[in-house]
Amino acid sequence: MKRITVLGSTGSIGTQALDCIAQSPEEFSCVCLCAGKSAKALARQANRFRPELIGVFDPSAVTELRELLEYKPEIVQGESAPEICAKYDADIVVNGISGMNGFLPLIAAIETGKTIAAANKESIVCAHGILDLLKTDKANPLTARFKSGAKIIPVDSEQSAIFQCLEDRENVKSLILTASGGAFLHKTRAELERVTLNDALRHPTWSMGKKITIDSASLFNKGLEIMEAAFLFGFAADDIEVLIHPESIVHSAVRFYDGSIKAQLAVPDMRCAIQYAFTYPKRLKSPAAPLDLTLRPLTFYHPDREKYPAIDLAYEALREGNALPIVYNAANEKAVELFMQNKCSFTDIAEIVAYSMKRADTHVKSTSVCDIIEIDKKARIDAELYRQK
Ligand code: MN3
Repeated sequence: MKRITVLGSTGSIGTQALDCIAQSPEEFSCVCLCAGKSAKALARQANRFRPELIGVFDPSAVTELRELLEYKPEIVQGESAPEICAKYDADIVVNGISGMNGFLPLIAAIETGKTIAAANKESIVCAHGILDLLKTDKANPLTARFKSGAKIIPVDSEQSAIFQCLEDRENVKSLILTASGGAFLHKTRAELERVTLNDALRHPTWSMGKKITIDSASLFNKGLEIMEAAFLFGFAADDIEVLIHPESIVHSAVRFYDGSIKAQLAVPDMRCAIQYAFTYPKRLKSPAAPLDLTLRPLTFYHPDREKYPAIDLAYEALREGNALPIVYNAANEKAVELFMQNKCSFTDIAEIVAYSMKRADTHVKSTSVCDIIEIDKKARIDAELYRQK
C-alpha cells in the first residue's frame, strides 16, 4: 500500500489525483490532504478519504472545516502548512499547488526523501540550480535520485510522455513537446490585443485551473515546459522542439539519432499521467477512457513565434540559465495576476516578462532557497514597474 499526500487537493490536479486513489483502494491510501481555503470541498474530501493530517493554507477556513469534519484528524494551518504536509510520513507527494507556492513544498519533499508526483512546473523551473546540486547522477537525469532518496516523476502530461518514451536515453537526440495551442490558436496577433479574461479561460481540450489556462493561451505554459523538460531530462535548448498539436492526443515525443520518433498517445485526461506517477514502473487500469485512434486525424505544425513571444523568451532564459528561468516564471505569474485583475492586456503579459528579464541581474546565483526567493521577489517588483512606465 502506497501512502500518498496530495498538496493542492481541491484544485484540478488534486481532485484527479484523488480519483486515481479511489480507483485502486487496495494500492493507494491518502494520508494527508492540503488545500488553500476551500473548507467545504476539503471537508468533503477528508470525510471520504480519512487522511491522518490536513493542511490549510488560509487559517480563516479552519473553523468551518472543523465543523464539517466527521472525524478528528490532525490539522496544520498557515503559510507553512504545505511544507509541513510535504514532509509528513508518506511514500508519494503530489505537488498540485499552482505557481511559485509549490516551490518550498517541493524542496521539503526532496529533503525528506519522497517520490514527488510533480505537477507544479513553476517549482521545477525555479529550483533548477538546487536540483542539479542534489542529484546523485547528473549524467543520467532520468533515473537520477536525490541524495535523500527522493525522486521526481513528472505529472505534467508532456513531461510524463517524455518520461514514458525515454527508456534509451543515450539514443535520444532531441525532445518534441506538443502544445494544444490554447484558446487563441485561430486568432491573429492583432486580435490578441483585444481579448478578455473570459476569452483566455476557454481552453479547447483541457480543463484546468485559471493560471495554467491563461498560460496555455499565451504559450507561457509551453515556455515553462521547455525549461522543465531541460531541467528534468538534461537536454539543451537546441534539442527541444515545440509543435502545435490541437487534438492533444500525442502528449509529447522523443526523436532518436536515426531520425525515428517515439511518442506517447492518450486521451487528454490528466489522470493517465497522475496514475502513472503513482504506479511507475507498473501500469494499472486507469479512470481515464481508452484512446480510440480512429476518432479523428492528428495534425501538427510549428508555432507562430511572433504571435507567441513566450517561446523565444523561454529559450533565451534557458540558454542564459541561472536567474533568468526564475525571472521568466515570476514575471509571468505577476503579469497573469495583473491580467486577471484587468490591470494589463493579454499581449502585455509577454511585454512584462521581456521587460523583467532585461532588468534582471543574470549573474546572481540561484543555488539556494534564499537566492531563488530573492530573485523571484525582485522580478515581481520589476513586473509591477512595467505598468508605471
Ligand atoms: Mn502540460
